[in-house]
Amino acid sequence: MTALRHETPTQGLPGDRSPRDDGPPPHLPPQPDLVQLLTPEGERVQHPDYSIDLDDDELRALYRDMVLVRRWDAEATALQRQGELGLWASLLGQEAAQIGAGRALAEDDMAFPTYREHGVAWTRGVDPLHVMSLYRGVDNGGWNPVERGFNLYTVVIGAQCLHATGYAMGVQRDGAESAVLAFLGDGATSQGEVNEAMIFAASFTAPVVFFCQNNQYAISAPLERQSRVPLFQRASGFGFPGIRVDGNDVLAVLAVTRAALAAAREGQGPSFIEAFTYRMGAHTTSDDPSRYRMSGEVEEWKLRDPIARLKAYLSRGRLAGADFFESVEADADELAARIRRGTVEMPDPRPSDMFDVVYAEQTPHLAAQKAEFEAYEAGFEGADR
Ligand SMILES: Cc1ncc(C[n+]2csc(CCOP(=O)(O)OP(=O)(O)O)c2C)c(N)n1
Ligand SMILES: [Mg+2]
Repeated sequence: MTALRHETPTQGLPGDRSPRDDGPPPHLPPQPDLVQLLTPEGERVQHPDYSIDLDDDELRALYRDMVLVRRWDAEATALQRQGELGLWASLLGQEAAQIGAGRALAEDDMAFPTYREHGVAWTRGVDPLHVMSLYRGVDNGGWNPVERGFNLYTVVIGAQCLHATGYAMGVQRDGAESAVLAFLGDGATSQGEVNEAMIFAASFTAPVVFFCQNNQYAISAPLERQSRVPLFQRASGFGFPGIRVDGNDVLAVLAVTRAALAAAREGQGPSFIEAFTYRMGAHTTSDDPSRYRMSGEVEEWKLRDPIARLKAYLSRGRLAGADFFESVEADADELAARIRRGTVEMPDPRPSDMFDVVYAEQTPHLAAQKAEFEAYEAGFEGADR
């Protein structure tokens, strides 16, 4: 296994830029601590602490995963624009972070997502239509969290970090050899729950890995508003290792997350991964990012596209040819068609169904509320249910 615990030298603040420095702009700071195994140009590079050895099929599978979830994301965004979804939170640009992290999980591991982890859902075998039903307002997400090793989406910022830590403490007490992966955003690091979760995780040496997708924004608030130090360096204050990985490099994310989860399973306790990436689209379909960021910034990040770099690597090394890329496109189109059809055909739920899904078993209090609500609904002229 590759080393996770090592000294991280301090570096400039993410937004630091001396007037004499002609270096990159603040949103693309120099990254001396960034773990990278695939450059933006698609060249394989080595890292002293992290390595990965994948066969050609595995590399092609990672590419396929990323293309398919990007296609799903595009279809969902279109469906929201056409009035078929209430909302959509796009993962565009974060495919490598999510596929790399998701594919690092072992079957018995448990993941706790936010509302944007469609790529991780995909790697856990969650049917995309179960995610679509949530965003259509049909249900709260139809998958079985225990069966999939993937909890329901959490919109309350940071709350899932406490759930994940508590779950990890349970895993520890059961003597099970599995790990927990808690997803969070850069903005969530400012949330009280996240900090409380990290203190508990450290104090109890819980087998939990905090996977932070630093996509540079919390809605319109840029990273500079969240932290005066690089996010991964915060981990040392809690007493566990922090590592920053190129979040647009699926190989590096997979290697780093695998190592962190293995360390957790071996009883070494928590760690924090900062996947340095970029949200290419809007925060959600309710957001207009042109109000708070320059298009030039988006253009610069396009050059670091996670899918393009793996495609370049596969093509250059003759690990995949035109046939393969065409078949992935065809699979993506088929998936998108299935998602579209399945979404628009979803039956509307009865409003009173909401009382049935609060707890696993109905309580007398909720049953009374349901009866009252049904009586109220029945009072409308022409009410047929
Ligand atoms: C407790 C809480 N406060 C505020 C919000 C509103 N809100 C929704 S998303 C968001 C920003 C989150 O940013 P980040 O953690 O960086 O995740 P990202 O959306 O970028 O993936 C906020 C403030 C919320 N959902 N929950
Ligand atoms: Mg963010």
